[in-house]
Amino acid sequence: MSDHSSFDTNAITLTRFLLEEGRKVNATGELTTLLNAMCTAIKAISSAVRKAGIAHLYGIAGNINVTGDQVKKLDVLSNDLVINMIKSSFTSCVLVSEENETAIIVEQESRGKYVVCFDPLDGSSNIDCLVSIGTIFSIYKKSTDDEPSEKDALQSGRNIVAAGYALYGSATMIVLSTGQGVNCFMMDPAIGEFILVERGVNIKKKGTIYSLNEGYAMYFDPAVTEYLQKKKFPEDGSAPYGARYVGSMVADVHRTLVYGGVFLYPANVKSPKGKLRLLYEVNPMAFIMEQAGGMATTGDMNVLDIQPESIHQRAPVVLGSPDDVEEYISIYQKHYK
Ligand code: P6P
Repeated sequence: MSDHSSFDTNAITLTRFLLEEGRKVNATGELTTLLNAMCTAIKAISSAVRKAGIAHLYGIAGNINVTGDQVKKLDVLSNDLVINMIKSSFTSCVLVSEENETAIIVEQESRGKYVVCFDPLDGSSNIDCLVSIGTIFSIYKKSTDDEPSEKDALQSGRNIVAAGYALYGSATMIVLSTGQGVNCFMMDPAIGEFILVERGVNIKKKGTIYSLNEGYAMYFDPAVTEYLQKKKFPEDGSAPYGARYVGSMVADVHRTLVYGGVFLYPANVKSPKGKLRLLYEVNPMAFIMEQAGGMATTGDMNVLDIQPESIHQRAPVVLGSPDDVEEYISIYQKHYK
């Protein structure tokens, strides 16, 4: 008889957590079904990311695996997994993926009431050097009775029903909010389940780390330059901030959530709207930050208040600890209001 003493029989799996949360609000169970489908896709992506080197799944196009099969690149495989799992959950009608130019309209017989926007494998340019990457998603309810279309995805972040990310790092973690705070679930590979490890995450009011790509310093607008100067040479005699930048949004945002501080991908001369995509990168992370007591701004306005006009539009973002983001806003508005 093998020893089962290592498994905590009281462990709260993601599925159990969703069922309990759903019962509290007499939910239909459809959102739980959708989130479980996303969780299954994330488990499969995690498995593929972890074995990429051995199975030649690195980002090398046209590779073949040990059995001679044509191997999909990890980001294509991840996209197919998310699309197939969501479609077969019968919960959604419109999908927007970073990998697909147009919205995916679910076949009539498989439709549900949700709209899902996702980046199946964010940071995939880091795959070949084994830097942490992630999956990001946000979920809305279809808001009209019209025939499903791309327009159903053009909702402000205020309408988000649930959002989260998976981080494929030293461990695989799902960070999720359904609007009642932020909860973290760590993957236990021994049983292939996500276990609740942190309930009701709150970000520090003020941090000691700033995170952005300073390689663009010559293109920064003056407000960003002034803000960074204050982080590096504090005028109040406090210690300068540390600098951390992975270049993988999920890794940089997760560190900001856990340690506090500020992550910036602002507009610059080269990218007047910044680089990050509103629907499936900026909005879900902004929702998580606000649910954790943090903030997310463009400098002009709260990210979640932006009314999207196209599914792949970009948005500048500064997010993290409220005091750090407020300081950025005051400097930005001194320059531009
Ligand atoms: P840069 C990864 O390619 C990504 O989309 C985000 O994950 C990351 O935050 C950003 O781009 C990094 O961009 O311009 O600093 O290389």
